[in-house]
Amino acid sequence: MTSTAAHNHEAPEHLPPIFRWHEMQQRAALDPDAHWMDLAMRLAWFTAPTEALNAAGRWFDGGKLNACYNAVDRHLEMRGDQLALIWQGESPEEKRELTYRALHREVCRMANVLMRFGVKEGDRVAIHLPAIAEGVIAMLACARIGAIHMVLFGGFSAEAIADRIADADAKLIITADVGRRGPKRVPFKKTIDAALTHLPPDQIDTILVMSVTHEDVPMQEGRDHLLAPLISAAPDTLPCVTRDANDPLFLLYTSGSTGKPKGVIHGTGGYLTWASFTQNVVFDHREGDIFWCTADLGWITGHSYVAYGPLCNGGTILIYEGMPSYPDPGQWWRVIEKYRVTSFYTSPTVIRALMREGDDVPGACDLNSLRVLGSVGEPISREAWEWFYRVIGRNRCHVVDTWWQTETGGIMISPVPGIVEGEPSAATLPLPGIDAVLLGADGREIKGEGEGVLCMRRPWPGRALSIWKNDALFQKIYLAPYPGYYFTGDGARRDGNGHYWITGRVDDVINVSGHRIGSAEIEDVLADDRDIAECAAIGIPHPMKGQAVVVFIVPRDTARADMLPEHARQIVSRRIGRYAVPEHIYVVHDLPKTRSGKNVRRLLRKIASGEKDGFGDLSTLSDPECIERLLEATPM
Ligand code: 6R9
Repeated sequence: MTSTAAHNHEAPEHLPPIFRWHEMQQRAALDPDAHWMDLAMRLAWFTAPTEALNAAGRWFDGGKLNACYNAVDRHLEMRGDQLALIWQGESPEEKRELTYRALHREVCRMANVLMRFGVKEGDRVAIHLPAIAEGVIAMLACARIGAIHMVLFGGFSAEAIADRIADADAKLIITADVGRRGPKRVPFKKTIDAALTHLPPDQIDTILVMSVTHEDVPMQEGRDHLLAPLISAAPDTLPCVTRDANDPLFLLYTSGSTGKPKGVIHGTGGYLTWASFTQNVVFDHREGDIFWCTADLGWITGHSYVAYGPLCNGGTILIYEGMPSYPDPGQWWRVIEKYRVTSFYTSPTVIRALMREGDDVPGACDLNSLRVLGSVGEPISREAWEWFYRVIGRNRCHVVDTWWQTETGGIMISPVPGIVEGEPSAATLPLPGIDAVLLGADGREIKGEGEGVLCMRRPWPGRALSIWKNDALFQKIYLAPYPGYYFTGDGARRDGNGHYWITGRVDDVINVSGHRIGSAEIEDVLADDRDIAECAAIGIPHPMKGQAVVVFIVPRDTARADMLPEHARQIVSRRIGRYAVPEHIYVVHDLPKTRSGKNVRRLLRKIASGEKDGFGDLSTLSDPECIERLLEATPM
């Protein structure tokens, strides 16, 4: 099969002249500032910026705007009665449809509630909700009043939530009573209550609780309030505050190769420019599109492509609360059929899981409304790409494998429908203005074909502003490793056509089902335990999850070794979250170390992958015999 044979290669004519691609690319190369200013003019500014990137490294400085105004208010005149948001629950009757006018009212009400509880411009508001409309409404309400939202993924443990709330110094939390995950119930409010036991008593003043299942949950007088009655009683208008282009819009915590998760700060003008531009071009956004991005709002994909990107472009977003294969594997395909979804953006993990159910399941649904299929979060295999293209796209949809990161704000390297066609497993080309390079081991740029570390030379507007309360760390992680470049942490290969193929992380970040987990994050929580003398966490390939976490533990007391794997699982689940629990735990005598005492992860990865030999030069190990002992301790 040639993957692109059936594509319509005509350039999308409906796009305004700014999208004449090659012109845009030329302009981006010759006069980047003018290119960035063109893109910024997509937004509605209260005061337009006069320059793109200034000498202080600030984007669109002097520009004034409001993100909620761009996502909602600006559409009221032209498309007030158009659907902005469709929410669908597991059973077909559970649904909610909000026009732009209705969304505006709901956002104003929520913003009024937040103000009533004393939330001011610049305050941090934590949002911990299931996939319900209130998630997006809460984000936009914060943006409206200039509060900085920090959305916490539903899978985080109480301790992980506490760490993030403490770091961001949030005072108010928006949560739900109970969430639903297929047949399971997820105790949102209880998890928040448990998180609070790890925080100083005066940390959180207010918890607003959305009733989802209407189960009884403990409510503390004076601090906890049911949200729905407050919203109904609140006024449905409220002006937007004016924010500077570089004022923070949100914090989002993400894992890196070292230490605790970091609060990545995204600004307002640059971030929104990038989210809106990339959603428009990568998904070939058109009037009437129904855009379904399946990401949790707690990840960057949820921010840029559930909420800000498509709403800034006046699209209709679909939020579905439920798992792909529950109550049966046809559930998501029926959602696409029911709402005539045009653009479907999901992860390789979901694609692999649904692919396993066979072709008949999607085959029974009318998926003809689909036009663009997107993949994000982890490498997609050729097999999964081709299945997506053939069985879901019926050989007639564009497949866009989009590479980007929390820190980049939006898509960086991706096919563009009608302009740059996708090919299985290739992220293809950087978007106009994105100056991707590959660096070799010597730190020099690799020209033409080759493989190296993926870096960005010139800045772009979507790049994170910094790390919350720790700009030095931002400089250290992203800018110091290769002076003059932004370091992505990923490796890539460039082929003869200049197309990029992402090869995976080059640092110690493990990607489980598209969730970033730092090895150090796992090692730190385990090393705190008195039964564990030493440990190392690594990622190995996994057929369904992409990667799986494997942990090697050296016990302090060998007599207690038998209980250690279960004990370690519980620690990771309690301190980070269920999603990070290791797939395999090996209790071993010692770990392979260099003479300077560093764990040699390369060897651990090989051993955990079942390799028995081919370990290469072991002379740098402080004790080469260690490998034999490890092989004995890890029977596979
Ligand atoms: C958007 C998002 C970022 C890391 C990134 C890379 C991996 C993302 C990918 C991909 C191969 C793709 N990644 N997209 N790898 N192909 N299309 O996922 O952000 O959660 O910060 O993860 O995910 O390793 O560095 P984030």
